[in-house]
Amino acid sequence: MSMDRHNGAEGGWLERLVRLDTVVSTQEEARRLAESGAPEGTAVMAEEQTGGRGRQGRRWHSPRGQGIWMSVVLRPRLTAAAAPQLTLLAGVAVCEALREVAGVEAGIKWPNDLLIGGRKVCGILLEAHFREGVPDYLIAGIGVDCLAVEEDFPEELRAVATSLRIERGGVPVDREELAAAMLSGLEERYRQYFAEGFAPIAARWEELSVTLGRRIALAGPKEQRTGVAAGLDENGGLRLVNDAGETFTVLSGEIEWMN
Ligand code: BTX
Repeated sequence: MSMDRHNGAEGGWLERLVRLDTVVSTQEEARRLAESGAPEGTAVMAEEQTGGRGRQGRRWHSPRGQGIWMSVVLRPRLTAAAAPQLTLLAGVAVCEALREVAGVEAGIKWPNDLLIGGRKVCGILLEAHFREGVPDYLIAGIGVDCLAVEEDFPEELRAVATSLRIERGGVPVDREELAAAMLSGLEERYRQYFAEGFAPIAARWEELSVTLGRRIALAGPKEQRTGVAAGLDENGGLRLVNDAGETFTVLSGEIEWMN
């Protein structure tokens, strides 16, 4: 991937990358920048987060110097219904960067996890900020475990998380190179999305997916639904086929493997 492709006269996203040391969450730092008018593509990266967060109030373990903890300001003109597509877009761009720069077999678990050998190496969090009912800006948060060894993860994460270093047999990855490739890749896919629509992103997502073809369970408020993951619909929802052969779509939520 060309790293300087978008560093032309108008300035690429990489040129505007803001580096910080310790923050509570880069999501908050990016939000502050967005509120004060920062242009699309403004990204913030921190060495350490003391209050890194995942979805639904979960915590994201973000120790000093071990990962890429980054948030990017996006200002797309989109309906709220299309916003999940951007989560999938970010997954594609980051998955490609991990494969290219770190040489790992990363795959995407719908909607927002990047896994290697079934363990999470990256989490993606998209937060939309609304003004008068329409999305004003979005903050795409990306956390990649780069340099941790097994003992660096807290006990409860050891079985479910991994790092690029662990997956590369102890060989560290260059965080600078990876962060640059992630941001350039995101910018490239984002431009493609507005030029060509969601279809090419969805096709690439399906290629990189570790979800398709698997029988999965969805925990709903009342019942658990199960089905085999068949593909994405045009909004970025996951199409599942149940035992009766009926297709249904899920737009958000947690999925569990059944096989
Ligand atoms: P998630 O809610 O899908 O995943 C959170 C879950 O992932 C946790 O409950 C835990 O089981 C597991 N987990 C926590 N920390 C790690 C880790 N370092 N590696 C692997 N697994 C972990 C995923 O949410 C979205 C995470 C986004 C993180 C970025 S970092 C930059 C930005 N700032 C910020 O506060 N969040 C985002």
